[in-house]
Amino acid sequence: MIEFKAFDNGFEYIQVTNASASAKIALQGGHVFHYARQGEIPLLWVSEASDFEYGKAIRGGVPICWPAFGMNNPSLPQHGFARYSMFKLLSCNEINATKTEIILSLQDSEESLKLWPHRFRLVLKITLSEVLEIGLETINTDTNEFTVTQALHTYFQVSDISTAKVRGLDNKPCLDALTNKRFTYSGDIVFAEEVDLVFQEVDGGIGLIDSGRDVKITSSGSSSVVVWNPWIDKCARMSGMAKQSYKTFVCIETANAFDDFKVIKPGESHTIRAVIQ
Ligand code: TA6
Repeated sequence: MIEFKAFDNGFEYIQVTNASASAKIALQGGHVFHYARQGEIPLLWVSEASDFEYGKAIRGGVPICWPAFGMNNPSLPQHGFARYSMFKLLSCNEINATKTEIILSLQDSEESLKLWPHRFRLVLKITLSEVLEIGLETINTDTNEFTVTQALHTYFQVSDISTAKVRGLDNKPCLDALTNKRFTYSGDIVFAEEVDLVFQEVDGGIGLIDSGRDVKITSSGSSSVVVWNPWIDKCARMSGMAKQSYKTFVCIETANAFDDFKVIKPGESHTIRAVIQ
């Protein structure tokens, strides 16, 4: 079942229910803010204090950071403008009883050209089954090449951050965004303080190990991954967060960040994809 809904303030979203899973996708930002397999607790975390208001980013789910990750492009807002932009629904297709596909798009506008002087078209394909699959294609409709950095900035629900582990980044080059230090990471990532790490040359699956549930993330079109938790102090200062929010989520972001930027020539495209199971 596919339903078109809105919060009392008119904030629109699509609700999908099939035999495998349920999901909610906001038109603003093409933002998946709920995904749960039938009979399971949600896989994605969304903040109890999140805004659902046009012009404000949802805190949680899968924000799309585009055409810049972080402050990679100082003339743009942090994480770009796609997450504040209204995507158009291109199609919604119930492939079978257990699989639904939603396709949305975004293209340049008068506002976007003032921020970022390039013509583009984004095609976002979200496939909902036992697996959550998100693919973002950037098509260069301009006459000049342009460079993007980006991320599917996924917030994963965890039962307790202090026992959660992220696996699969052992021996990978990494930048600590808090200290700007580059080093080779070793072992699993555990959480006992603020963590903001950008990994490069990532070519395998990532595992989130949380008591009671392991999650596997694979990707294509991406060789960088960001792992983030704000911990106590930063969480207390952030918009859309409750004081204890940091305890129940970790971000594992499928990205093209820092050295993994993408130059896209006129008429060409690049697709980044995350498969979460
Ligand atoms: O992806 C990690 C990060 O870049 C952190 O540095 C932190 O700022 C986080 O994103 C959230 O950013 P936001 O703009 O959504 O508050």
